[in-house]
Amino acid sequence: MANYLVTGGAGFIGSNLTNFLAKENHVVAVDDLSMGKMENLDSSANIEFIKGSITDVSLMRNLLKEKEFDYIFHLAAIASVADSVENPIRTHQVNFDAVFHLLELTKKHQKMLKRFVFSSSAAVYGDEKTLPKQEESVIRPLTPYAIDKFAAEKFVLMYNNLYEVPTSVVRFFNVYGPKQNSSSPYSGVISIMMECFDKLKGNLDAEFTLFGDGQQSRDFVFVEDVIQALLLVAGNSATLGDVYNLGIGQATTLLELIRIIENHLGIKLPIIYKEARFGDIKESFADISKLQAIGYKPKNTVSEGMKKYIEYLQKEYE
Ligand code: UD2
Repeated sequence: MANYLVTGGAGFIGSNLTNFLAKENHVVAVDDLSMGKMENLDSSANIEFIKGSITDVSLMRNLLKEKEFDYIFHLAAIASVADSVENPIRTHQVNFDAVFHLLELTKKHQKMLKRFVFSSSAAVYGDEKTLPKQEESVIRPLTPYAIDKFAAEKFVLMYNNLYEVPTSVVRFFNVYGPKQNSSSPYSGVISIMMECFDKLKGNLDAEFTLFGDGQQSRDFVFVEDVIQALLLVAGNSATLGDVYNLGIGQATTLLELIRIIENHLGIKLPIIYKEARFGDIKESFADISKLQAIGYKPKNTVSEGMKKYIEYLQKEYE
């Protein structure tokens, strides 16, 4: 049994990771439940849940002083780009300052740590046009969210290079799957669509607002593949001090995505077209060859991942 710390452990990706790890390991999940939910976590004796914010330095100090972790996955963040634009100082405290503190605490107290994995975002590439995005592509962060992620990445890697804290960074592309919160207009587009389909199945009225012409594309990656990649990165000595794109390496347009889901469900999605969102990126997909070189094979095409996600939602509502 290894000891894991997952910050943001009750959130979308964090809870999927925590539940998976807890089958064979002990996991401390820290979450302030601002976006995450207790119900996301399995009831398992291997999960120790701590309700608290990563910005609470004394909470995090006590935790890192008292316990010895083999792995730390730092997933806690204010994930909404729009929130970061509205409230840059508050989001900076969570998305940057708290990471910095956690690195210092890790350096001081976690002498047995095998890996600290930081979750960054494809947002760091901004609107730079080169495709696919390579880890060495031009970085053009355009929002407080993206700047904080990039700055935090740099500190995370610097702690490996200068202080021998074993760290790695992954840049998530568009992750989807069970437990994704759909409550905000800035939630992932797939979770918003699924909520519409759910209403339609219940014979309620629902319309999906499509911003733009639907030809914008994204690299949609199923959360199971994200878990696979996180564990690969954490367990491989070649990934120390390095950064990895995490997608499936394929672009899917929104219209293609809608067609895939309509085919699985046999329901047509009513669409209202609106102006593209300000700053929306037209195309994005990842070059994943670096991750593939350490053994990553995304197991789910968008169609396969959507099929699993739909099956999960159907069971939930039964
Ligand atoms: C993703 C990340 C964001 C940031 C950004 C960097 C998610 C949820 N968001 O934003 O945090 O890292 O990448 O580039 O992973 N859309 C609609 N209708 C809706 C919602 C969305 O048409 O109700 C469109 C939206 O305008 C965009 C596409 O769907 O063109 C994908 O939107 P998204 O918010 O899921 O993801 P993205 O790539 O804009």
